[in-house]
Amino acid sequence: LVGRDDERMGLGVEALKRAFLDRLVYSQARFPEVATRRDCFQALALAVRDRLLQRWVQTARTYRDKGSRTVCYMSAEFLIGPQLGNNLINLGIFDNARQAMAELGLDLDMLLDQEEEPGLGNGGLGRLAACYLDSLATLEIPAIGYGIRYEFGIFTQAIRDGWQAELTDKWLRSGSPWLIHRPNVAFDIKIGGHTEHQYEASASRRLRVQWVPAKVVRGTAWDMPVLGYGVNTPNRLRLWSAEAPEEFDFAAFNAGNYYQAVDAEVLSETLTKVLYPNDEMEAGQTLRLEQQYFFVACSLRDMIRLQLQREADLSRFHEKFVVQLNDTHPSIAVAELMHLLVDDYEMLWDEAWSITQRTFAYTNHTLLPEALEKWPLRLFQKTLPRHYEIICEINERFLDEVRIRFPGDEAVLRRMSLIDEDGARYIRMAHLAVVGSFAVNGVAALHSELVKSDILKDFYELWPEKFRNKTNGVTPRRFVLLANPTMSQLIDETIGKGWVTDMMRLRELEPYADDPAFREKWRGIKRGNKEHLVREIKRVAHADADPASMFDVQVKRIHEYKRQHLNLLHVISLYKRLKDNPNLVVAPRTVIFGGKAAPGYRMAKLMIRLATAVADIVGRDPAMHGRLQVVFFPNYNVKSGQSIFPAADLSEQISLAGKEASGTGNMKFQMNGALTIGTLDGANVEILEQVGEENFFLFGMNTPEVKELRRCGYRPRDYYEANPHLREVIDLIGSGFFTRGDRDVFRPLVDHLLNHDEYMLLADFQSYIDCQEKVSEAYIDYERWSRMSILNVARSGFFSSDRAIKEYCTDIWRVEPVRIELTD
Ligand code: 26V
Repeated sequence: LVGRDDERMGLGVEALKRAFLDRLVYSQARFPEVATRRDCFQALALAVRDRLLQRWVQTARTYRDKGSRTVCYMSAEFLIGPQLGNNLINLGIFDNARQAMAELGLDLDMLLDQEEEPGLGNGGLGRLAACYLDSLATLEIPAIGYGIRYEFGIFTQAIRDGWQAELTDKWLRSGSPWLIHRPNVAFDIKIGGHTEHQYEASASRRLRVQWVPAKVVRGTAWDMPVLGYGVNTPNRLRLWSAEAPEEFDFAAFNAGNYYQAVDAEVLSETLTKVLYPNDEMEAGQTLRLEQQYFFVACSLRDMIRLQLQREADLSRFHEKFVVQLNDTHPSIAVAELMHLLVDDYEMLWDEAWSITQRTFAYTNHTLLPEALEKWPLRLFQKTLPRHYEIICEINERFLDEVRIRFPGDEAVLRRMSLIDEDGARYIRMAHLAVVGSFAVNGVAALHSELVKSDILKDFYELWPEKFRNKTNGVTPRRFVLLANPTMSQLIDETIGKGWVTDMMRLRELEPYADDPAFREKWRGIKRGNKEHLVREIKRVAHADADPASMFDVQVKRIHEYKRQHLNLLHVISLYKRLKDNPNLVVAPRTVIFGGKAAPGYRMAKLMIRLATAVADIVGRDPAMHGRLQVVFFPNYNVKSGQSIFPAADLSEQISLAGKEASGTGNMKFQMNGALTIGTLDGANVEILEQVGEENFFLFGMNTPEVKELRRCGYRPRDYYEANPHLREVIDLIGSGFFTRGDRDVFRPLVDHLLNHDEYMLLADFQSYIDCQEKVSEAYIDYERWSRMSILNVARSGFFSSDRAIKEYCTDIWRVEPVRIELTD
């Protein structure tokens, strides 16, 4: 490797300028006078990438030499967000890059703004995977992220006439400077067809199974370096892309059928074309199953290839690799590893099963029964005929174990079987994941308890030692340092540097909560962040927001269980009270919503329509000026999140208790000094525990109360009839007031609330309204609010993804850091 100061490696201002100009000419073929913003972004990104690649080569060499045990984080989603800013931060050259660009007459913020967001995920689960890659690299843990290179990520959301419209996300339009294609790392993956069983002619007479596929798809690797903060470890995010295998088009071409050949290519490529934008199970989508199998099959073959480079056989596979299954989406890996070991590497079933069970660990991310993945048996069998047989075999052996443990209990066998046989038959992917793994975890303390007591109760009784909790965390590099530089600088000045990799040190801020001068600075920073968001709101939502008002924010996927419509009931209640009593003393508020609805989820789309309708009416009412405003921020994503979290005063975490597995936005808000109004759900419980109840706005039923109310027969209409104010609010929605007299628009929503209200908004309504009243009082006392805000940040250290990853490392993965030294 060449010397430190050359344009490939130097980190100083001059070296960065030279590197940028070099890349502009030799990669973009542009000279500065004619370069577009996009050219300049590409040039800077490539200059930064050079610095990553040098470290990467060194890392790969070290891991190979040491034969390090490696974590493989398998996930159908990695919602990584824009990379340039984060890489500059983690390389420690953000300020140098700003100066270098300034000296060339360019504004770094403008360049950062050019980057397309790689939206390779739906929401929490995909973003968590990205935070974990950041922490794994920062903690110098040998790790590979395995996933899918979707050509179209999560759709771009536009608001048209108040409704959500979906636009395709062409994030690869002009290529990504971060993805490196490895056409040589390629695997041919079989799909469909049938199996053939034959006994070997040899003395052993072993049964051999041949899988004769209906089609073959080739997967090639695209690698993205993921650099840790302040270290020389870039780990690898390896994303698989589908193409037609060479032989396939050859056959057709020789037969003179050029078009058929091209057709096969197009069909193969559709496999990784688009991310499914649903965050719920919709049975019967063959392509989705094919996607899952495809990336898992490529990844396991890749791991086996690496293992066979190091050792003669696969008997110690589980010692060199541990695979974390990010939800059930990759859980077909359990059957695939068995297929590879038994069919391709001719291992005996028992040894193969022992290796498999010692390789996998499974994370559950949902409490909603309808989101648990299950595949119609026929569809599964058609797509993966060999895996169907393997799953049946796993199931037979597993049920034998259950019979020994629970003799004579037919009901327990039915409940635990990998195959759901009540009515239409399904394969239960969560059961496959649990049976095939040595560890199973939930993502917050409450959730992990509910996994044991509800969702996977029988499995917990069979194997209590498998179950654990790993409360989620988020990376402070992206969500504090990068997103909130002014607050970060104040923290640096106050307690010194180093907190960003040792977030418990934020506790040292506690005494400053009582320092009026510090509080004043704190407010100045929040004000600056709010002014920045105000400009964004103007740009994307064409609305004027008042930075002096309380920014009351709910950003997350739109879902009934998350109860954005409960937030809207409060907005309407406040509107009504302000109309009835113009002298009411309340904090002025700007209520900001952001989030995407699954394209086929009608009620979620209607909730967006309600938010935009209320925003419209409130916005047109002069009496609301300076008192209440509602904004729907379109296309909430990682990038806009980075402007939203630092500007928030109030974080809305109002799901029905027992429904939100963890939440991670709640943590990002807390780290940026927002106070939480929330229920005892997911990680809110632990946020409350960390900050103390005097610094948290708690409302609503807890999980046992929810269960009890449901058991007794919940009747939402009783609440409506007993509470005149609630009635007023709901009637206003039903009256057509927000839709120019059209009473039909929100009828499904109102009817649903009055007659079903699955997520019990009406039961929690009054408690929420009363709690918002306390929020308002606290906000008006701005010294008190600042104090609470500072304490929230000071006590947010627990929610760093570094803490979470350290727990995974010691308790599940049993992996150690490997230091990477840079040699000149
Ligand atoms: C589910 C499904 C179901 C099958 C079809 C495709 C698909 C795609 C995504 C999902 C995601 C549901 C799971 C999820 O995102 N859970 C969230 O995970 C976060 C990280 O652990 C957690 O903070 C949230 O509470 C939880 O809702």
